[in-house]
Amino acid sequence: MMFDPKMLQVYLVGGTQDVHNDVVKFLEKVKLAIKSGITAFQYREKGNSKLRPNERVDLGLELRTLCTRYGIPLIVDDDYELAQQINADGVHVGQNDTKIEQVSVAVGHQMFIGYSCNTPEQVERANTMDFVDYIGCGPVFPTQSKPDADTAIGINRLERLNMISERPVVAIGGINEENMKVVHDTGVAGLAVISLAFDSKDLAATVKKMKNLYK
Ligand code: TZP
Ligand code: MG
Repeated sequence: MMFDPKMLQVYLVGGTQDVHNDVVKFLEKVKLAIKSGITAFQYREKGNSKLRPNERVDLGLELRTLCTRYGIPLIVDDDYELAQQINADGVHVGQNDTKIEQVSVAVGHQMFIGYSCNTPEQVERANTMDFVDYIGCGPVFPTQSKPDADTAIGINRLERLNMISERPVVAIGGINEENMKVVHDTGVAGLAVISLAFDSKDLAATVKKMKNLYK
């Protein structure tokens, strides 16, 4: 699948650790989110994940089928070998993950590449990398979903990073129903969420609220 910045608008991120390690519940929620209109899904098995490598491949292949059926891109966090095994559309790399140059060489032009940046220097560097398709900026607000997250950057810094970036920006970290509009109004291409969706009592309604921002 070709990269399109519109894919970033309602970007769901998650793995089984975000649903109390319950694989069945995780798949149910991802499926409901996809049916409700998310524009991209990132499979991110991290932190407290209990899944072994072969289980990640099995679950990843189910996610592959789901994303293909509904026409949205499947992106894998960090693990480009898993991304290759499940034929993902993209791979997302953090500053502390596998070196992005190495990921780029490994995946070639087969997949699109996202890169996490939260300082002007990191964004300037990403601007020089032709193989970076979009950048992820955050955490915008404090988050419970990433124990090793950097300090929150806040709205003003997000706006500044988005201005500097020559690639579309997806904002992530602590985005909720109260602050999603102010995040959107910075001009970013999209919003990425974990807990807002996975902890929602009405996932379909939550996804619709996010979609409405980009109407
Ligand atoms: N990267 C920066 S913040 C974050 C990641 C993966 C976690 C976002 O989770 P939440 O629950 O939407 O704050
Ligand atoms: Mg990462």
